[in-house]
Amino acid sequence: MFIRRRKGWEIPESFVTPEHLFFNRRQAMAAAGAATLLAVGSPARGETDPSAGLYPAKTNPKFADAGRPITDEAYNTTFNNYYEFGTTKRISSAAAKLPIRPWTIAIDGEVEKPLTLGIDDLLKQVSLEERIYRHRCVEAWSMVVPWTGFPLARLVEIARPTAKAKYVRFETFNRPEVADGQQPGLFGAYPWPYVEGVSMAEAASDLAFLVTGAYGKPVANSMGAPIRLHLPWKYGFKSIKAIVKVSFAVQRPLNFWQQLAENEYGFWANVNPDVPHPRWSQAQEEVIGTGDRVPTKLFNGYGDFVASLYAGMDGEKLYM
Ligand SMILES: Nc1nc2c(c(=O)[nH]1)N[C@H]1C(S)=C(S)[C@@H](COP(=O)(O)O)O[C@H]1N2
Ligand SMILES: [Mo]
Repeated sequence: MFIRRRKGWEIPESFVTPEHLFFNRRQAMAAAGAATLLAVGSPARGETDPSAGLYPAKTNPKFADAGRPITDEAYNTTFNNYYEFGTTKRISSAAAKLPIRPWTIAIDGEVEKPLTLGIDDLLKQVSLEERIYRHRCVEAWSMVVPWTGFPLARLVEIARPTAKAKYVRFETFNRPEVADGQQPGLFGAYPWPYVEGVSMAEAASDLAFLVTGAYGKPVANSMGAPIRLHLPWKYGFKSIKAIVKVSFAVQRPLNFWQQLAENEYGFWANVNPDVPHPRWSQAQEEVIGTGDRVPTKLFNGYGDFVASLYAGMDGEKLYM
């Protein structure tokens, strides 16, 4: 008898309790009434991307070497987690249909004055740099990417939060007419939009990076165009794609995966090989494109930059 063995990372993150799914399915059914089917816009990629001339950007020498070879671009742009477009890793052609211009980012919450920024106006206010970072998915695979972008701290500066702000909350688009995964019931029911968050201290960290490019050009739709986060010391689900809203909050936001399975995914989600996921070990990772399995490091090897952020937080679930 033939038994297909799944690799560790093939265990879908969506394998959560039926209760959660049932609850969210009902919510989704209610939302279905409001959904309108529209024609899909033409993809604004490649030569037509108005930001194409900004790339490649200079590499920041601090992050010029990730200690491992860069993962092939062709592999990375076609092996993705992007549940808005489906639950498999093969969503790149579906994601290519997401129109990425015009694109605005709303900034609200605890700020001096709420504002809306067009992506190309935002790009004029920042200076782009390249950083080569390791990325560790909670599913126990990893990759190395030459990202282009600017520090999250720069966006915080532009947003001018008040002293009351304790967290930054990010939201992805919610467009079921373009993203099949957001259509109620097609791939299961999820609490759209995708939400993530960091503390203000984490947002100020040297490592926290807003990504607009990769591999020396505008970032591919499948990897989160036109703007996504990258937090290399945390599990990959924290690195939210296609951001349309940044809110400064007093309350800690509940992220997408927490809403689905709070017993499996937390807010902090710092990488730690000694704290297993409830359903699999986090001790090792498969480096995609190589077939190698290597030991996972605390904070994904970025402890020098971020360990001090968590001093005295022993009561918190820092590693799930
Ligand atoms: N909006 C959104 N952002 C997301 C996800 C998602 O499903 N939707 N998946 C996350 C997960 S689990 C990972 S591992 C990374 C994958 O990034 P990549 O496709 O560039 O490898 O994106 C993260 N950001
Ligand atoms: Mo992930």
